[in-house]
Amino acid sequence: MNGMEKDRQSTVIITGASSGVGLQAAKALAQRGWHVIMACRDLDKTEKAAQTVEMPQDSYRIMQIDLASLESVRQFVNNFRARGKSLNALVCNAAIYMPLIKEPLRSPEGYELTVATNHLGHFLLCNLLLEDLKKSQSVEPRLVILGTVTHNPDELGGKIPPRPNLGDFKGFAEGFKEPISMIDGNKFEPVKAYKDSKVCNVLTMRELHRRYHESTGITFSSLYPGCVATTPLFRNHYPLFQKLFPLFQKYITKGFVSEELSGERVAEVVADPEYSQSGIYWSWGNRQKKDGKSFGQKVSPEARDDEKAARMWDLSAKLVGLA
Ligand code: NDP
Ligand code: PMR
Repeated sequence: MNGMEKDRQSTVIITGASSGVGLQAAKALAQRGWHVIMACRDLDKTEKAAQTVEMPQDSYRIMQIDLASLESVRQFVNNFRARGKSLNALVCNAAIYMPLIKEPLRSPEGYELTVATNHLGHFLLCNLLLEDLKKSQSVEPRLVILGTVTHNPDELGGKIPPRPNLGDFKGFAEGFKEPISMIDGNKFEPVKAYKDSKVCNVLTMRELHRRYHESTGITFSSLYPGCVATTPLFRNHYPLFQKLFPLFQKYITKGFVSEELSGERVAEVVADPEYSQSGIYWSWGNRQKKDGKSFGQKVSPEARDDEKAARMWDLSAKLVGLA
């Protein structure tokens, strides 16, 4: 590839590209000729991961980010800008799931760690990088946030308790620091904290769309890539769960999707013309059929509540220091 072609190459930032869905999405986009910024907290691990999936050396750059730390998110954006590259797409993919902990862990700012990582860090990152996406030389930049079926109690996969519930955001309104650990201000429940964070991810996508799609031309979308039951997302679950969950999803619910296919789906939503509509939550259904087609799926009642979206936005902006 000569220098001219390289300048015209599209650039995507993917958070949490050191394993699972994010790593496979990085690989799939590199294969489509994109330049991939792998935004990760563990640089050595990410370098090894990129080599394991055989990404060509010049198809990616690894840059440090700790989504749990607002300081680190800001530093990442400065470091990215210092490189002077235009930005065509952002994929908010990093997440943690800590189902077995009894007491909340805390971010450097003192916020509950699951929501801080999965939602607040990405909320700040999206807001800061809007400028860069707007300036992008591509006709239609995209911002994609990973959602999941468990955010939605109207879906079979979302009916298992504890269900997400943001309530009236009492925990956010009161500052989200000790002794507060849940967005609704109630008692700490780690599985619910994950699901709440994913509702916030969908609300963020919808509110970004409402506020900025028309004025910026950016396409905002979310997706449920399928149940990717083999990823390290479940590393903090019981070993028996890690063993049985993929089999259960493969043979009982038929919701199972391989890491590779999930990465391919993310890459499609980032790059393919079929996914240019903004404000959509893409899904391939609960039961993964062969050659199944994607469709824009209705999100949960809470995630489609415009008042909640507005309140989530205002309170999150305050918590990350944007307001
Ligand atoms: P993984 O655990 O494999 O990947 C999560 C990634 O996030 C890792 O790269 C991890 O980095 C990174 N990460 C975690 N915390 C931080 C942090 N503080 N700063 C920077 N990076 C961080 O999980 P999956 O690939 O399964 O999940 C990816 C996304 O897909 C998530 O948003 C999840 O909600 C979504 N999803 C997953 C489904 C599934 O069934 N697995 C189903 C539906 C959606 P490190 O390697 O350093 O830990
Ligand atoms: Mg669930 C079609 C049915 C379906 C689907 C698509 C999922 C996805 N799950 C389904 C059904 C069931 N699950 C049923 C019937 C049960 C009871 C046996 C069940 C249980 C279960 C547990 C204990 N499922 C889980 C867990 C987890 O700890 C995971 C979780 O909730 O993480 C927040 C999980 C998941 N199920 C899914 C998906 C995609 C997950 C994982 C992660 C995520 O939502 O991002």
